[in-house]
Amino acid sequence: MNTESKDKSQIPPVCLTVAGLDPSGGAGIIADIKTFTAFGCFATAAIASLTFQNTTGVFGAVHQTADSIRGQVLPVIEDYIIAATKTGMLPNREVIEETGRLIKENNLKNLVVDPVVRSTSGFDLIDDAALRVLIEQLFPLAEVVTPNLPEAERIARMRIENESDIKKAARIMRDFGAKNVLIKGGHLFGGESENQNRKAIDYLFVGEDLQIYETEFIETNATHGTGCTLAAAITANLALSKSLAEAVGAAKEFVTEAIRTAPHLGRGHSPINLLR
Ligand code: PXL
Repeated sequence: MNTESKDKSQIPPVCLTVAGLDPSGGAGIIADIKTFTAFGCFATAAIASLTFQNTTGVFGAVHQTADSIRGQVLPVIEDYIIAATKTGMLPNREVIEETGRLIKENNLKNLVVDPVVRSTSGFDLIDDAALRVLIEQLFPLAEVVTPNLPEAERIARMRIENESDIKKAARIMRDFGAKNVLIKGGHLFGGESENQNRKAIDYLFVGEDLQIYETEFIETNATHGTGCTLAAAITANLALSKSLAEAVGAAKEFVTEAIRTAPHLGRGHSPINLLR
């Protein structure tokens, strides 16, 4: 049980996600809504792309337009006070630019930008030109950006093979305007031999300072939606007025537990368990 939200008369902080809809419930908006809710926040969501997928792959998508993004987001932010916002899969230039405009015009704070590039199953969710627009328009507005290693490599346009590369990539992202950067290193140390004590290591650059988060590496294919969930959990904790370092710690703990207790649904990469 989530003891923090026991008092049901309290007004919860409102979180907003602008992201893709994964109808199989593992990633994207559904993962965000479950995660916001698990932390006692009130979830609101705008669909940036309606994807067709299940645990085995992504089969297509219908992307939204600038008008659709504005149409979904504006009534919500005019009516509620938004405590924190997350962006996930933003598929093209017009959706990215409109999302950026809405964030700027309405001075939305505590923005977590998850620069989603590929699905767990290897499907490209954004093209290179759009990724450059996302970097230009959204990085400077973000409290933190949360790339995994393949995303960090594509954003910084470099190979990342060790900790020194991670620091270089983070510096490049800060030069692109990101105030703080969380690089999720799970992919770097995940490929080593079985008898080594594998760790899932994440690197948080807060300004010039580096904070390292280490948890055990859980060998599993139940990883669908881990990136979305981590970013959403950071968003929820920022909405709850935690510091960024605390928010990342709480988010990492939540994701590790969600992987450990995953329901193993479907024939591919199972969703994780987002109940607390
Ligand atoms: O995990 C990246 C991601 C984000 N958003 C949506 C997705 C995926 C991966 O499949 O479908 C909508």
